[in-house]
Amino acid sequence: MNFPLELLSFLRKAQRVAALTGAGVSQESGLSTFRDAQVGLWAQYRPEDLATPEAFARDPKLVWDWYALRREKARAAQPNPGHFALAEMEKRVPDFTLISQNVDGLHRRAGSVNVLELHGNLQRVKCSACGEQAAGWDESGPDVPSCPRCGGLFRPDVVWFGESLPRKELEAAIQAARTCDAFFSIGTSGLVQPAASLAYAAREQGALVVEINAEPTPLTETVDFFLPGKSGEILPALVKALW
Ligand code: BV8
Ligand code: ZN
Repeated sequence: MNFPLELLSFLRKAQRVAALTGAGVSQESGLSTFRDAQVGLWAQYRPEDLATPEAFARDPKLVWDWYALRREKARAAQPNPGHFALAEMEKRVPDFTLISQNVDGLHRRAGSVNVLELHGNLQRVKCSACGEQAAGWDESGPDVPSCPRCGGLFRPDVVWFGESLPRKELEAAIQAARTCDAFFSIGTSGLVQPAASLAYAAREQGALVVEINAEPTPLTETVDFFLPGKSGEILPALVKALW
């Protein structure tokens, strides 16, 4: 796979790089994206209908079980070459920030260190009432486990639709988008806010914007370089071509 020389020479000189990732980056690890239809038991649900406080209030068991299944799948999944390439890029670039919408934890398992998890992490559980992080919980019981401190129902420590993002991570992500020399948007359909606005913030301040995605998105017509295809193939090839 070859890349435009202009892109390679710019990236070799770049001091500050930010990369936003979405579910597409974990697709080659076998984790389904939000665009993929839900399978089996979950076929009749849309993620947007399950990933909300209202869904949890209405049917906590249904939502808890969906996340328990996804937690298991994420735990069983392995980081793919795209995750490892991003961990390698972090080692090569003086100032690299990985901003992820993914809640599967695969970036850290691949060795990425400076990771901003904008939407939380499936492997963490917190109390839906007092917010206390759960040290452990009984996965085997028939009911949704509850908080030993206040009796509130446990929930996944992820950001649902309609909930605000963690302030520290969002501020750091905005700062990275506003100061980077180059911004990557990788494996994301760019539909969910405020994550989707980061690429535009980068472009506004003059960063070079690169999109790596299996298909065009609303961002594609605005970027400097669109590299169509699988991130698990393009990212390792790009890192190899650069260094
Ligand atoms: C907030 C955690 C308010 C949970 C997630 C109307 C207009 C604009 C905005 C809104 C609106 N109505 C509501 C909103 C706000 C809403 C929103 O953006 N809605 C969308 C649907 C319009 N946003 C929110 O609610 C956010 N909070 O705004 O709060 C507020 C403000 C102030 C004070 C209080 C409250 C919270 C959003 C976070 C929701 N949580 N995840 C969980 O995971 O269960 S979002 C979840 O969906 C993901 O984290 C991700 O962000 C999103 C899925 O998007 P992608 O990651 O892009 O995945 P997708 O499947 O869509 O695309 C994958 C892409 O990869 C595809 O393009 C595909 O072609 C490509 N691909 C596939 N395979 C590969 C590949 N590419 C490369 N290689 C491959 N192998
Ligand atoms: Zn509690």
